Amino acid sequence: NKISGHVTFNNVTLQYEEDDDQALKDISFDAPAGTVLGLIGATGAGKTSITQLMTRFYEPKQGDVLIDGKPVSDYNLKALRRNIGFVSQESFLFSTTIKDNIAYGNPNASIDDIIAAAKRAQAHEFILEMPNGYDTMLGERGMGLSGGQKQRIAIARAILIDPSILILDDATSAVDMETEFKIQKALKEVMKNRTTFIIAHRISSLKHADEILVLEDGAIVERGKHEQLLDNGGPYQRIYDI
Ligand code: DUT
Ligand code: MG
Repeated sequence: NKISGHVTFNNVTLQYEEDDDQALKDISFDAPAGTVLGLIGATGAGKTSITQLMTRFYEPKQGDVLIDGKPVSDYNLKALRRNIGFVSQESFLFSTTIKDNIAYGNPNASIDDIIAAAKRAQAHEFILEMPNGYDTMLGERGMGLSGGQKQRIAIARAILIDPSILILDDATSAVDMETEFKIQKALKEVMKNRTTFIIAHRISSLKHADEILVLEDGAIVERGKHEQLLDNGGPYQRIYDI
């Protein structure tokens, strides 16, 4: 029984250590299955912390984290984590073949499945240009690939794992326009039918989010859709102007 990916936070607080300030303060939101939630805010604002409560890397101090209406603590941990995918430029790549990197987390995938996922992730073409195609060995941490290529390998992997919830840690690294276009296309493909959390450093990736949470020091200081937030002339607008 696959989860549908409806994520709810009710008045969640998080504190890493007894004497620390709260890393998250009274966070509430409701992301129905298949919607896109944007998280934006300065470094240390709490964006990653929110996603780590879903995977139960940490427990909230107060409040509830629910998936499909059920507390995450009631889920089998493995089943829960199988349903939550991560894509970032720092995604783990291993010194093995491209093929096995894409199938990581899904060792029974056939080569046809792997190629289909790579095509959807806009990775097929550059893979074919490599010395041994899908059998090309990658170096340590994906050495031999550009940041944009690593990202598309990570997207192909996520497509194959097929999680209900997807977390995108949008990296800031500069890529050329053609690569940017391909990455956008690949992201659109992987986001289809999944609840997606976009942790953004650039506002451009949030334009189509169903809701955006603007975080400051662990608290939500503003929320809404892109246009609405720009009209507000508040913190979001100030980030936009940078
Ligand atoms: N924090 C800890 N211990 C941890 C992780 C984070 O004390 O293991 C603190 C650092 C920060 C707050 O929690 O004050 C929120 O950190 P988080 O990593 O969630 O912030 P971010 O918004 O993801 O920052 P960045 O943009 O740098 O990734
Ligand atoms: Mg972070």
